[in-house]
Amino acid sequence: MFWTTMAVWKRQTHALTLAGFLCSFLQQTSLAATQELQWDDNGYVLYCPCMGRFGNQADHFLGSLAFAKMLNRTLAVPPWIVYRHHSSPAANVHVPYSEFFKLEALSAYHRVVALEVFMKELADKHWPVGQRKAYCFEAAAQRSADGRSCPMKDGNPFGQFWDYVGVEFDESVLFSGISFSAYHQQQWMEKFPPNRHPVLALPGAPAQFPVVEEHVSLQRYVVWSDKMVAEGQEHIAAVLTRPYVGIHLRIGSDWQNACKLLKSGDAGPHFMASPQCVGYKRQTALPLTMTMCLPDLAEICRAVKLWVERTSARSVYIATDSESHRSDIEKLFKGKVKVVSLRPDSPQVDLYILGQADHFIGNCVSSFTAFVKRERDVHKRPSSFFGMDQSGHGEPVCTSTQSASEMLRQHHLDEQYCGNPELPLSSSCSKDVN
Ligand SMILES: Nc1nc2c(ncn2[C@@H]2O[C@H](COP(=O)(O)OP(=O)(O)O)[C@@H](O)[C@H]2O)c(=O)[nH]1
Ligand SMILES: *[C@@H]1O[C@H](CO)[C@@H](O)[C@H](O)[C@H]1NC(C)=O
Ligand SMILES: [Mg+2]
Repeated sequence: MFWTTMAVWKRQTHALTLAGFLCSFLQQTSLAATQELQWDDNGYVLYCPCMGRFGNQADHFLGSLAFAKMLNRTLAVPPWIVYRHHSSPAANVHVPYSEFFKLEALSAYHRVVALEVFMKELADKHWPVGQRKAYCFEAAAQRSADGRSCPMKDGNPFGQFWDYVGVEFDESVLFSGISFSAYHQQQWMEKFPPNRHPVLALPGAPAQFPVVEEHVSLQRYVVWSDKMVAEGQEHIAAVLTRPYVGIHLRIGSDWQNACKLLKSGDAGPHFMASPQCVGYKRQTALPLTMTMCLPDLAEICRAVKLWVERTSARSVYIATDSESHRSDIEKLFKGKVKVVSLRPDSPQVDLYILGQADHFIGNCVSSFTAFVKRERDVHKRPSSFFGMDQSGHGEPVCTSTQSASEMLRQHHLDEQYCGNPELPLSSSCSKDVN
């Protein structure tokens, strides 16, 4: 997609009027002036956002951005990996960062370059073929065939990612006893000075999941692209009336499996993205309940009713990973509140619309919700979580109209993996990869 942007842009300029042409001419010359990329002597960080889907990748992105800044290296911003599990053979799509967000906005925090641009304009000369080192934990390399190679391209999505980037690795550099946190800054600097290790290419994000508390506010530098704003605003204008309440239903079969771990007591209050609502400190964390992880229809209706009333909402927007419960929710308000679910092809459209809502109700355990919550916090917009606010309990507000067999069928249609389509349910859904 990245490679074709300029071509499309050029074609479009042909259709412009003279004034428009002059304007774009000036734009083009200023583009040319800023396009001469300088090599950063302080080096680069490259990584594959190889764990989980968008929400996980976004959490990892914030930590990676902070890591690059900590080492004063330019971050080569990777594309988003989109899994198309319905296509076979499963070919992932790599969406350049700038399709969804403004790359320039990141520069207010730290130096960045799109990974695609790094490869096109800098790699041939400064990171030549034959000298491309991979960096990874010793423990990761021990699992490789020779026990000493970083598993950069083993399996999905790893192989496809570096193929998209156009990289083969020539050598592995192993490390251990070091973490990505600020505590080890000095060790990183001493171990890998940029003159001897200009490009730190890593098999995964140099960050934790979920994002650590101190990096949550980096969300302010993740700014929607003009294209996404236009698309999102168009949908809002077309189908919603303000004030509107946006809700995120994370209730599909992969999620039901993940939440089962709560029931069985295998997970404490810190489970996936839950620090966002129970608190980041383990000692003081609030309990995490099953309803917070997997709200049932009664809880969904209770919370929606409460917030529609509190905000005098005139419409409700439902983003969902499976069913929407649209008609059940609509019945709650006897036709006085418009209830909408777009089910867009791109989850980012849902994220945008939820971000713009007058009130947002999310799923505490979901990193998809976490993206929305962080963005709303940046703009001081209110949010709450299913299973958490106290009022409105006790009244039976609605019951399901869906039959059990229908629900079962729907769940079978849901995606059967948690981020990595090649991992079996047991190994991928039970860890922090949802
Ligand atoms: N369009 C859309 N997709 C969703 C929604 N909820 C979940 N998904 C899909 O399921 C994925 C869930 O993975 P992730 O983003 O890592 O969030 P998490 O698993 O909830 O922590 C998302 O990236 C979407 O692809 C939703 O409300 N709308
Ligand atoms: C960080 O890197 C930039 C760009 O290479 C450089 O100009 C700056 O002096 C560096 N800062 C420190 C503290 O080393
Ligand atoms: Mg996930």
